[in-house]
Amino acid sequence: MDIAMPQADVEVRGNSQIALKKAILEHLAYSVGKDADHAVARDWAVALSLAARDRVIDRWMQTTREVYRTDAKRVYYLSMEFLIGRLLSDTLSNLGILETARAALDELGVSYDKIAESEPDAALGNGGLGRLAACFLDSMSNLGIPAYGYGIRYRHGLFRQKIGDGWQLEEAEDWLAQGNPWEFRRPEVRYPIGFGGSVAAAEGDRAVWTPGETVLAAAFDTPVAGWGGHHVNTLRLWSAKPTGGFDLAHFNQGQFLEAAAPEVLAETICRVLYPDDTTPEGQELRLKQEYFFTSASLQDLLRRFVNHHDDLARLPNHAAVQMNDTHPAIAVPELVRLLVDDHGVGFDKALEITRGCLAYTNHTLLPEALERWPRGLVGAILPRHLQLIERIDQGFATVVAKAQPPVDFEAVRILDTGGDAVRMGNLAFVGSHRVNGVSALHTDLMQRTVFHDLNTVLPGRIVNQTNGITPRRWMKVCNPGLSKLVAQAIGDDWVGDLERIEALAPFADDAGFRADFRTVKQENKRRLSDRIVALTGQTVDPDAMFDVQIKRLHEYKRQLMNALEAVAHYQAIQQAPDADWQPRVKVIAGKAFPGYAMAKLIIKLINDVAKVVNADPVVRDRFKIVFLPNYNVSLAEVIIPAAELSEQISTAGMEASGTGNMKFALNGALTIGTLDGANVEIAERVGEDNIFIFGLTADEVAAARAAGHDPRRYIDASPALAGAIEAIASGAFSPDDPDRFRAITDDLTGHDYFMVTADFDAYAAAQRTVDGAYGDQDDWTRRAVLNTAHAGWFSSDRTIRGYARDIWDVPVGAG
Ligand code: 26Q
Repeated sequence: MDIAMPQADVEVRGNSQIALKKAILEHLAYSVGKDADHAVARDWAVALSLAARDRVIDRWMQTTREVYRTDAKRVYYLSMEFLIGRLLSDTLSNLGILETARAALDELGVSYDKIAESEPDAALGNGGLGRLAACFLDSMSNLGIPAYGYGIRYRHGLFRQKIGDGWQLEEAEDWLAQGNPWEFRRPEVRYPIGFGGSVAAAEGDRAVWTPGETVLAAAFDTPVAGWGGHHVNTLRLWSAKPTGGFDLAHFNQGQFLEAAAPEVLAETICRVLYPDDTTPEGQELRLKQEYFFTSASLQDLLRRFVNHHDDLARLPNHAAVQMNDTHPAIAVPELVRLLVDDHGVGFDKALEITRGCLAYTNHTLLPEALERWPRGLVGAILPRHLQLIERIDQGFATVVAKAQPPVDFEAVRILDTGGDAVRMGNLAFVGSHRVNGVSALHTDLMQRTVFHDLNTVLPGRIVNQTNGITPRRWMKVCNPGLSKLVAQAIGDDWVGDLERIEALAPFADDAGFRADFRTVKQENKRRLSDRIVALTGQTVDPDAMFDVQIKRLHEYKRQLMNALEAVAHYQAIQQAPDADWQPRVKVIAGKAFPGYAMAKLIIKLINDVAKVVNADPVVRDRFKIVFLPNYNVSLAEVIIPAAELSEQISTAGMEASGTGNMKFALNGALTIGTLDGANVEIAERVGEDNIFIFGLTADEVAAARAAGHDPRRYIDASPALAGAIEAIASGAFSPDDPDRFRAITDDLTGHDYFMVTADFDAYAAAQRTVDGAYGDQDDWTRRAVLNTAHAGWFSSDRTIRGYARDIWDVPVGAG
């Protein structure tokens, strides 16, 4: 180990191995305060992260100066979630110094992989919507679009999931416990955020709102470097602080808790992601969170505009504000309020400016996920906003009354019948110049269902932008083996422009390439097998087919159908132990929302079934079921490159898009899936021979529900399904508590809203087709290569170009 300081003449922030080594040692000593002999993995990770951050800063400042100089239009992406995961490898890779850093650490006797594992996974989100926001940040930097991500700096991200006796257990997550080397605190950037109080009318449209309570929003900035490090954007996360100074008087009287109260109350706002909102207090907290980060972000972008311009009517030429779902939809009345009350703009003009800036992305058609706030709550917390919402609603009512053809008046109003609730989807729709769905099918269904009447009144507002994923994280960094192999074949232009990976298609017919592709997959499977042992103690056979379903636990995603099919498959093996079974490892991972009892029971079922199947000597290595705990971005980065079969089996019409489906296809897994969300577009692009589609279509699901779905009909006609349900109901997997899964079996036999019974036979048949196809390894690999080659369109760079062109009206760089 050579830890002598390199000579002083090495360029301070150079990218050579010697310069990096010097930078790491300098930071280790002077920022972390450790010497190499006493540093633990996390110390090295912090030192390297700071060295990487140093290499981003010059470009960051340059980018900022350039945007000011050219007065370019900026994009502001408002999101309650940013599921960014770890930053070290992505940042180094985007800067082109990942291998150099690895070598520099090698020289110091430190393993890069070990220290990278010590970085906590920033889980400021729970699923697809949050990960999409993170992929978009990367793509906006790659395409040179001046952009800010705006969100909340949660003290605790999404809970850590443990499995105890098969049940999900939740523990608080603590990603900031050991500091965050990527962020910069900006003590001078602070905005007051008010709640409650009273409103007094003033001249014209103005009003004076005197909040009953005020907190400060304080900014923390993280630079986001794009591929090549040319353009660096900012993720600005808000943290809540009390307005006053410390209450020394109370403290000195020994009233320590009273003295700390203002701080505790303020910090409650950004304490956790998704506080339980089943209580009125929880609901109030969530509304406060939404308003808190939305208001801070709008005040920030207005200040930036007003510093250099005086005509507020031109704001839409300088600011495009994207609302990631309805969570920031309070932006509609808030921007109107800031313009009218603080800047003296008339109401009508303010609404026009607001609409010119704002756009809304819808991520779900599920009625329970479309936010509705009780009017009383909005009035109590945001009295001025309720006035403005009423005024917007009334103005809109006069437009609706004139609509041709006439529409369902009540369906389109922002305040629902009786005025008891504020419908945030309708508010976002009316306050935006564009509304987008996230896959072709989802956008079509939006137009035909939830927003049918709004689309009639305001035609042309809805557009589609099919989701995408960043190839930097989801191929280049997470699958170095495949990235290298692809680069040897076609060069590496695809990293910055994924559509070029199409050039790989001819290699599907090259036997040598297929063999190499297979070797890489095998290596990734071995890496995952090691992880499975480390996490669960179970050993799996890396030669078996790796079948994977990883995503949030939700009934519509139908992890239950996967489990039922696993039970039926197990029973079939038991009945014919000597048949020629294709060995399979079924990997399932995902978190259930803490209050979602049915989803938690499904996790328990999967674990109980796994326990029985994995212990059965008759089954041996031919079938294993593994539930991996604590699914997050970092775990996905290990699982996806190793997957061979990607389970995308939602009830058609219910998965808005999916993005995991795209990550799997890019990494050479074949999909078994329904015609739902972006699966439809994946099937179009990879070709029907290279995907396993089964089940009812969205239209068929709607028709079946309208006709009255009868699950018994399907169960009676399917011995395999009936046998699986019977085994679960009789306690075959829960002998200690035979009734444990009653809620599941009763629902399947009685109601089955998610159409598991209707699709079961088609799903099971598709699985047997998969087994047959996998038997021909060489042909399977040919199809896998074609999935990788045809997945280029699913780059988030393509998605962002679409937003830039159809929604934001901003120019795009070379990329
Ligand atoms: C709503 C009200 C109250 C509390 C929480 C919520 C809430 C929170 C999170 C509602 C929805 C979400 C997250 C939704 C989500 O992640 N949707 C996914 O978005 C992806 C990106 O567009 C799609 O690919 C997925 O299909 C969609 O499920």
